[in-house]
Amino acid sequence: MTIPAGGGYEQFLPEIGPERLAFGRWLFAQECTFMRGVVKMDGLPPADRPEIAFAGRSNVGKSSLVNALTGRRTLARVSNTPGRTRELNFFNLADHANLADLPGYGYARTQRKLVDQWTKVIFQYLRGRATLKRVMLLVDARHGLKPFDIEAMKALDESAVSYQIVLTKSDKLKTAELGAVIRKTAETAAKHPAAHPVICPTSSEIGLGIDHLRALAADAAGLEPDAVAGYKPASS
Ligand SMILES: Nc1nc2c(ncn2[C@@H]2O[C@H](COP(=O)(O)OP(=O)(O)OP(=O)(O)O)[C@@H](O)[C@H]2O)c(=O)[nH]1
Ligand SMILES: [Mg+2]
Repeated sequence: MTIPAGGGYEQFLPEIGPERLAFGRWLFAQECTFMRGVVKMDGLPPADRPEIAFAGRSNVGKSSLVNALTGRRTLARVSNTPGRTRELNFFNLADHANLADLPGYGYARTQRKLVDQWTKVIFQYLRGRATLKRVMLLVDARHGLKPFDIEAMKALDESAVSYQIVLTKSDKLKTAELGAVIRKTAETAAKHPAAHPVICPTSSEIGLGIDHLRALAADAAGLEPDAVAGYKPASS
C-alpha cells in the first residue's frame, strides 16, 4: 500500500511527530484477534481496557479501515453490500486496547424495525461504555457530512462521548476536492462540543493516513510509548 507520488494528499494529514507515528505503527503491528460479535448489550466483552470504536454510515469503509490499520486483509469482513456488518465486532489489540467495528447506521433496506433495533443497540453501546475512549466517526470524503452523520454527532455531543471525524475513500477525490471537504468538515466539527478538531483523511485503498490514524488511536486510548510493555523507541 503506497501513496502514488505527486498525489499531494499528504499535505492534509494531521501533524504528528515521527515518534508518535512509529509508536502507532508498532502498536498496530502487534497481534490483533477477533474477540466476539455482539447484537445485544449484555453480550459485550468485559470493559477492562481502553476501546476505540469505528462508526459511520453503512458502506463508508469501517471494516476496510480496521483491516488497513491492523495490516490484515480479512480481520473484519468487507463487502459491497451495504449493511454487511450486523454485529458490534470486537478485536483485541495485544491486550493494550480493543477495537470495535460497528454496524453502519442509516441503512434502511431491511425492515424499518430491524434498522431501529440496530441503531438502538449502537447508541446504547456508544453512550454506556465506560472504557470507550474515542469514536472514530467515518465519513465518505466524496459526500462529506450528511444528515445522519450530524444526528450521530449530536447524540455523541449530548452523551459527551469524544469523537473524531475520519474521512474515508480519499483516493476517489482530486487533491483540491479533498482539501475543500476537509475545511468544510472542520468548520462543522468546530461547532460540536465533543468533536475533536482534527480531521484525518484516509484511504484504505492506497494507505493514506493509516499511520496517522494509528497514532491518533493510540493517543486517544491513552497509550504512551514509554508506558507500554514491550515497546522500545528506535532512539533508545
Ligand atoms: N476506493 C476505495 N474504496 C473503499 C475504501 N474503503 C472501503 N472501500 C470499499 O467500500 C465498500 C464498503 O467497505 P466496508 O469496509 O465493508 O464498509 P463498512 O462501513 O464496514 O460497511 P457496513 O459494515 O456494511 O456498514 C467496499 O466495497 C470496499 O472495498 C477506500 O479507501 N477506497
Ligand atoms: Mg463493516
